[in-house]
Amino acid sequence: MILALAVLAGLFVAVLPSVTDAQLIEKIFVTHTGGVVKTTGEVIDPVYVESSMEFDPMEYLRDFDYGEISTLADGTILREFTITAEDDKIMEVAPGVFYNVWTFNGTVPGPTIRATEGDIVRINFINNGSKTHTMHFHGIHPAEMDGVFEPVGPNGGKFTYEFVAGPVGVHPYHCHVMPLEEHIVHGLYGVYIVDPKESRAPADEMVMVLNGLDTDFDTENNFYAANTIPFYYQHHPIQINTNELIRIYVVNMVEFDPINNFHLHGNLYHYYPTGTYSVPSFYTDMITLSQTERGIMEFEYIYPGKYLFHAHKVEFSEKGWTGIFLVSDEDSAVGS
Ligand SMILES: [Cu+2]
Repeated sequence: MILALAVLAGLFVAVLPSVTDAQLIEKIFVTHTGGVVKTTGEVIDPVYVESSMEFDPMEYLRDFDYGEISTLADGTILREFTITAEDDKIMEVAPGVFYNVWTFNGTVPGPTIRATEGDIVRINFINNGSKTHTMHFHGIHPAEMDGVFEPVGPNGGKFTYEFVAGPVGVHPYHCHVMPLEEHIVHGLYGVYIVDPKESRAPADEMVMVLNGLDTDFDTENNFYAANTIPFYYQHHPIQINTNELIRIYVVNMVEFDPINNFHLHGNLYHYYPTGTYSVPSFYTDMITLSQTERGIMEFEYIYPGKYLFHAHKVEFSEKGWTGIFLVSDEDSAVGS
């Protein structure tokens, strides 16, 4: 009897599809334009098709682009970046929902550009899109480097932006071509960090761009996220350690909605608006941000476990802007 039960249990386990198997089952969709696309139906690990783009929110989270570094005759550090804009990529943003993303260097958000105050930042910008685009950096720079009155034409147009990195803080960059909402909401934005000369305290650093996706073009967002893919960090929790300083560069790029916010569970954080001052303005578990408002959050967890972070604008969190920190005890993390 026991043997029979064991055999039955074995059979039962054998026929149950694992999560991995489920993710490997491809489904075929025909789009309204007649295109044939494949999806696993699991947006957090989509199957990409030709002309689609690949984006890994976990890789993006801690990926900083410091540029090609050289030293000028006077000792100044020059950081050179090549940024290419495109507007023909397709991305699966929710199961079966394919969206035309406009990208800087092939992703939404674009690369996180990072320099130290006083460095020279040189951006070799190439517009391989079908529309006019620019790069407009927040921060301090000459008028002709503002990316507003210097349109860069499609199909290979070029422009070189050059300016001294400053002020210290976290700033957005984005295309500044009209209609601006359209160029931003399709994805032409990213983060620009200016580090102080005397560097910040060592930390586990990450970037979170709060964004929205208007997939039916009615000037309202259908999905919300931290780093583009709805619910990504809920399905793939961000692993951190107790008693380790966590620093998040957070930037709100949500269009159409006047506010967004960031609530952290089981903890409070020091918040530096725009990251421009070295003394935090708030110690809180909740900040509210308007378009392009941004700042730096710093915190440590004392207790291990699973903690949510999300928009306390519940509509946003229920449409994707939610995630989890999986906090491990620092002792158990050693050597792992
Ligand atoms: Cu544009």
